[in-house]
Amino acid sequence: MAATKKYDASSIKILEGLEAVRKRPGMYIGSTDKKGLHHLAWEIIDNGIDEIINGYGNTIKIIMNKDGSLTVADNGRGVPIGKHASGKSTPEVVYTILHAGGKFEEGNYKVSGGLHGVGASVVNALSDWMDVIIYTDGKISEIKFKNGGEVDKPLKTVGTAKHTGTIVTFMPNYNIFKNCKFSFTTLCERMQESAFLLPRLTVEIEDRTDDEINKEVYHYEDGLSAFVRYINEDKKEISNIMSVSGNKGGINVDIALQYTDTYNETIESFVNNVKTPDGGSHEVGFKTAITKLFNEYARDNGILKQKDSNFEGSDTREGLTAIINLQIPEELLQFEGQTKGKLGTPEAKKVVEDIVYDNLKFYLQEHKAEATKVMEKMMGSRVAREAARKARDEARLGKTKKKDQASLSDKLTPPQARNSKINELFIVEGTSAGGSAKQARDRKYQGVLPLRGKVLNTEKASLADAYKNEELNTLIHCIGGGVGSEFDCKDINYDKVIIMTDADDDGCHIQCLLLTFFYRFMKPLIEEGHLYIAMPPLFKVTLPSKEFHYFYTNEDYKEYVQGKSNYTVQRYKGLGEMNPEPLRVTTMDPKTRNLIKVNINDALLAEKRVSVLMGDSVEPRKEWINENVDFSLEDDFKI
Ligand code: 1YM
Repeated sequence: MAATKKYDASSIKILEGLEAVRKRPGMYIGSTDKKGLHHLAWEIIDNGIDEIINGYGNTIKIIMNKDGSLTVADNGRGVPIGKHASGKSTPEVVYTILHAGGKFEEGNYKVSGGLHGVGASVVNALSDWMDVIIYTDGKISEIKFKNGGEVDKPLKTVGTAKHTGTIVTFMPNYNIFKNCKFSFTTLCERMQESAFLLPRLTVEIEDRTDDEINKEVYHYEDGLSAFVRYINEDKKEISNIMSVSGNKGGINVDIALQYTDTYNETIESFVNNVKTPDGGSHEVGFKTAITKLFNEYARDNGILKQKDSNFEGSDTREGLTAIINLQIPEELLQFEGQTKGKLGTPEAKKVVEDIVYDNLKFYLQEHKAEATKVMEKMMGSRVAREAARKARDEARLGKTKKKDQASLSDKLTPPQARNSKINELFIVEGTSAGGSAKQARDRKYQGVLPLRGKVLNTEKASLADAYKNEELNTLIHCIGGGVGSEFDCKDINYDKVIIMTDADDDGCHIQCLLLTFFYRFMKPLIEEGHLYIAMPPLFKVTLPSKEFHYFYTNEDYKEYVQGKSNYTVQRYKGLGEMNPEPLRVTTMDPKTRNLIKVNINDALLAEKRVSVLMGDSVEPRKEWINENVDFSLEDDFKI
């Protein structure tokens, strides 16, 4: 690439001071929570990654230091050390002036700036101190900052260098990022993704915050294919991993895809190596090509008969894992949506569609046996979808079979009002807890569905299996929005579906089985914010004055009773042990309860975790829930 490219110091734009950043950090990094803290890391890391994307260097090292600071190093060219037009050194400008950046010439794909980059100076502004060591021009140079961007020691030469690169260490201002710390898992997950997308890149991450050092290294020669292999490693494949790549109209397309025997679709897309979580024109182009291609193939080969209807898009994506990565030059880049996570670039649709169609058409012709297996899978999906649609239409038209209706009224205690905008359904573990819940509920708008039997583990189950499982069948009927690709939140009977289980291992297991079911077969219920988890208390402490308090975690309980004597404590082992009144107050009444809203933070991670962990022991499952389902306490509930 542009090996002769020279940095032009005067091209740096000076926009604003750092004071504004410290006053309103949220404006620059979104929030001052854990996410905001990691944003600082991404800012610095992305500068190193940009350098590698542009053809310089191949390694990023990240170290979580014991004192809470973070070190990021790369072996690129090193930040330029020449004087800037202002008279300041270039590094001083880069790390103290907002939006300072190099001149990103045509042909370079700017990663960080496109979507979320606010510049290294923001990191400096929100740090107690920052230390930058630069290896370039045969010299080692160092500059230090303190108190959110003041120059502590100006740039000076500290040695001679045989290599080139940049090392940045910064200490986040933990008065701003209260109670936050860097997470090794978060850093690893994000960097592993970068390594999949950039086959030249090696990432090393070390956690030195504990006495025992934890270290991960990521490097994937075969990029996107390795990514798909990783996602599918616990699934049974029914095709090889197919690679598609091509270039049209200045847009470069790389895709890897594979079909497995599962029933879900995992499509993850990136533009210039940045995730586009909300899809966009490239995903539309991809899906259009797949639907068209497999319908044509099925017709041409007599798999779909003349009387048969076409495959719908969802049929052709059942069990499909695909990673899409596009390189789009800056002048064609368009992002949409509130968080700019959706690709708008209209050209991308046709480019992806054509490249996928041509490449895969050829592939299918060359690999008939594989094509046949994939087609069989799609036929199965088509049949199941049509059956599900029929069942939903019947339910909607009140044609539910007598037998089904009878068994439903046997189990469900419905709310009196039929208002799906406020009604709540409590899914309760066991009949005794169900009994308490029925008494504790507000009968006007709260319904109770006790689960009696075992809930099927749906990780490897088909739609037909889910239907056959009595508990799930009942659940599908109660919720009323259909199931699978037919599911539609428009038709659900409840505004909130609330999982209420005991706070023990069994309860946790049932919670997981239910979450898996909802994730697999009613995903929009989660995406559109209708799924919740109830939080029953673990302890009730009564003081001699008869005053009592409920505690939801061990820590809170311990903290409260520390130093106290003369109190009685009741530990609740299960919901069934609670009398209706405390159950109402602590867990069911919107005025006093704590509800957790389930949302999918990162669809890909959730997908990976669900497929890895369902069916394993309880511990990793708890971890999965903690890490991947974002439990945000719902405190603004009003009725
Ligand atoms: C650990 C973080 O920041 N590496 C890094 C940054 C830069 C360069 C190389 C670089 C960029 C350019 C030319 C250019 C930056 N330079 C600037 C600026 N690692 C890390 N590695 N030469 C070197 O973009 O033209 C900003 S970042 F503005 F000085 F050019």
